[in-house]
Amino acid sequence: MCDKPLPVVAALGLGGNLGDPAHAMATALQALNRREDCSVIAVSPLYRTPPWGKTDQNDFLNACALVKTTLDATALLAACFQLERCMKRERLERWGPRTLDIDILLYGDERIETEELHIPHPRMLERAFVLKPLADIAGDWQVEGRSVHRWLAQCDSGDIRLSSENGEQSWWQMPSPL
Ligand code: PH2
Ligand code: MG
Ligand code: MG
Repeated sequence: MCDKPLPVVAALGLGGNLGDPAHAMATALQALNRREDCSVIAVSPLYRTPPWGKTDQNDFLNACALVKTTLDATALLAACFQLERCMKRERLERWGPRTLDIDILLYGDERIETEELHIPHPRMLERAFVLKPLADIAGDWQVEGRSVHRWLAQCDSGDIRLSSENGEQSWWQMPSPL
């Protein structure tokens, strides 16, 4: 008998609008990828997106990533929170400015409702800043009965732009001083 958990593919949404969010996201993805229990299998381009929810703040940079992991959803969330803390994330205001936010959008095809976890992420299907990058790496993933591509086609994504910080090399694998 072998009770090693089977790996699951999780979709993560990353964002930030304080300090150097591209660097914070790249550092976090590299750190996740270095773990034995996580491998980053796809990363979207970076997008510059207008603030959603609380509009009197700077534009965000957003991206999505697919991570193959043997962590359960609770342990993956703890890993994401730890990375946010490393990037000096302070939880001051709902939807307010932040150095780094990492949300679990999807965890395989599981539906999870606990005090701390709501998967699929309850607001992902109305947020173009999530759907646009997610469609780049998981457009055919079925969520609530429709593909990510179809959800994206139904929301207004006209004001989302590719960020100039994508560079030639994959942006998240840029050498980091840390
Ligand atoms: N995150 C929020 C609130 N508003 N707006 C954009 N454009 N991008 C975000 O990542 C974002 C937001 C709360 O997590
Ligand atoms: Mg968020
Ligand atoms: Mg969050």
